Amino acid sequence: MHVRSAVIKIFQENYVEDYYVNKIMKLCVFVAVLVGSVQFANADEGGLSVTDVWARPVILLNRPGTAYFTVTNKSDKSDVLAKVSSTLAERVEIHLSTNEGGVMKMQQVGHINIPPNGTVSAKPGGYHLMLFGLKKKLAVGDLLPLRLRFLHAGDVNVMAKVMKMPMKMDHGKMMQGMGKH
Ligand SMILES: [Cu+2]
Repeated sequence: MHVRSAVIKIFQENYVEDYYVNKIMKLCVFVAVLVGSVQFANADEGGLSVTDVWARPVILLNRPGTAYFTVTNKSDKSDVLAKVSSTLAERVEIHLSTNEGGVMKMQQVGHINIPPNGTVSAKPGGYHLMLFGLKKKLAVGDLLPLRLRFLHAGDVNVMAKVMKMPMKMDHGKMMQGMGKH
């Protein structure tokens, strides 16, 4: 991705975030992305593991951050991700983006169900975390601490690595639409 297009993308994302804050539920343009396999921050608690934790850069402090992760449940019991917090944010919300007739909508959800022997991924276009009241900007390469509270497994502490898309970017698709979440 060209540097210039990266800058344009960031500003468009920030504009979208403003819209969200004002409207509570927003519409956003979505570009399909292929999530590559990424392995960095990992945590394993009682049959539950949290992997592929990453967050988007935040260049302006009054903008919310966005983070993604994968939860793998290797136990026979279902679990529930009930709350997420970060020492670097005033509050963290769990959001879900859905595609309704080609239009992306985003809403806050109270929790995420983790089925037994199942995997749930928070990734662009679906579940994601939004961090409000960030205490510092997030630059590529930074680490963002996250605490995921599960009803059964308890607290799982992970570090999200700040990066742009941790996947191969499709330049053609990037030019057609600017998306996040
Ligand atoms: Cu969101």
